[in-house]
Amino acid sequence: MKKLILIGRVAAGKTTLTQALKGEQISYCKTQYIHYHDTIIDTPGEYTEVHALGAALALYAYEADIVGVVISADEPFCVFSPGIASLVNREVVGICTGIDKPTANVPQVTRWLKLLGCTKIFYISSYTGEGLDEIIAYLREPSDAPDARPV
Ligand SMILES: Nc1nc2c(ncn2[C@@H]2O[C@H](COP(=O)(O)OP(=O)(O)O)[C@@H](O)[C@H]2O)c(=O)[nH]1
Ligand SMILES: [Mg+2]
Repeated sequence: MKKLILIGRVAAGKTTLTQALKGEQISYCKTQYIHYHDTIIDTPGEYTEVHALGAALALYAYEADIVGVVISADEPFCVFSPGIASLVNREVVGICTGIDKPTANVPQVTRWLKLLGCTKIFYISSYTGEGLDEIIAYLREPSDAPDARPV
């Protein structure tokens, strides 16, 4: 499958999404360092929020085929600058997580992700499973089995 790196603020839902995509049981676990799986690279939110750590994301982006910018549907502001998708020669997709939350503001997050230059936007609830199949299908390569999923 194509390799996807997940970047986004602390508590954006990257690790929960990683667990959901891999079919694992959801259990909270603070991400302390970059977790390098076969299909998914899960990064700590601090790497997005702290300027000095951002260079690590740039380097790891080149280990991936697709960069997934993760923003939770109830985030109050966007930490990413407009147009950042053009800074990396990888496809950059938006992933709006937590669409099941009562305080979700999906239109707002959609506007932010479009402003960053995301080519495609996925709408996800890692809790209900909504939207997971679309991402998994997107990551499949032509040579993969039709039911292949991230490992
Ligand atoms: N309701 C809801 N909560 C979520 C969802 N995804 C993550 N969360 C919760 O948001 C919190 C932060 O998630 P986590 O995956 O650790 O964020 P990370 O810092 O980006 O890795 C946890 O308490 C999760 O249970 C979702 O799709 N729906
Ligand atoms: Mg995490």
